[in-house]
Amino acid sequence: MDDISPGKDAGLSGPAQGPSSVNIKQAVIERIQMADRRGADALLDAWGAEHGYENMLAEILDPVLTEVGDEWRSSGMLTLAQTYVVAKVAEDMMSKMAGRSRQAPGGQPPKGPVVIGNIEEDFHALGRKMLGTFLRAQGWDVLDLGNDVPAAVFVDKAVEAGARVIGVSAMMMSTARNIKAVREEIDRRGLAGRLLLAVGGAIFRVTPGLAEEIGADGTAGNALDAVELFGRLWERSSGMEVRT
Ligand code: B12
Repeated sequence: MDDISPGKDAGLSGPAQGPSSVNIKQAVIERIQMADRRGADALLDAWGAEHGYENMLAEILDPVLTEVGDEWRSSGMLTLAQTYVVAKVAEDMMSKMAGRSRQAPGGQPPKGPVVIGNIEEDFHALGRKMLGTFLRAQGWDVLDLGNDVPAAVFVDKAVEAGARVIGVSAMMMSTARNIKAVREEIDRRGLAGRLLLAVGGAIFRVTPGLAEEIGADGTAGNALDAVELFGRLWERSSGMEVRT
């Protein structure tokens, strides 16, 4: 794990020490292991205030979530309290960023709209919320449909809004396969090439070829790359009329 500014303590004495002087990721992970939500929040908040909240999400929180998640997958050692704290810390940071990111950088008009959500039967909200936060921070107008979204609803909402990209999140193999229904719905309505399908979530990172298997137009392994992907897919799409 990277040191943010090597040579000082591991950060467990708290943010008063100065967030740039600690191995911040390790310190946050330790707070999560102690189920110390406020402590983890304080560290992230202090680092974000100094280095920028977008940087905090990309460089600290996202890798921490991935590491904690991978640890759980490999060892199953995360307790319910720790899992709860991970989710709450991520939500705390994302709500801090909400409202900061309503406008495109540099006063540009908003890009999009795009539609995102977790596929039917999937309730792993964190990755999707992070995706929404990153997209908004880069000036995208994001319609977030939430968890457990049926395929037809994704397409209905995209057509209503005039979106050219749908981003579908799934964390499990079973739910990733449910995304095939979104592909079929897009094709059945003759929208292929106009409404493009992006997919993501940890299961896609660990299963090469899965995105192609379910018929996605693209995938990305983290929210930062996802923002670029949405830009590419938007350009590739020939667009849709907004339904009145
Ligand atoms: C936290 C968590 C939960 C929390 C979710 C809380 C919440 N509010 O989100 C709770 C406790 C509810 C939960 C429940 C369950 N979980 Co769970 N969970 C996890 C865990 C530990 C972390 C997931 C996470 O949030 N990661 C952090 C986020 C930020 O990462 P991410 O989602 O990958 O998102 C990033 C990228 O992938 C990308 N991205 C995300 N979406 C999209 C979309 C697009 C379009 C793009 C381009 C990119 C993109 O950007 C994000 C930010 O960088 C994982 C372990 C793991 N290693 O993944 C297990 C895991 C996913 N869960 C698992 C299981 C089995 C379950 C349960 C069935 C457990 C149970 N028996 O009840 C239930 C199922 C609930 C359901 N139906 O959805 C398994 C899945 C196994 C599999 N491969 O199928 C895992 C892998 C753990 C394990 N034991 O192996 N879980």
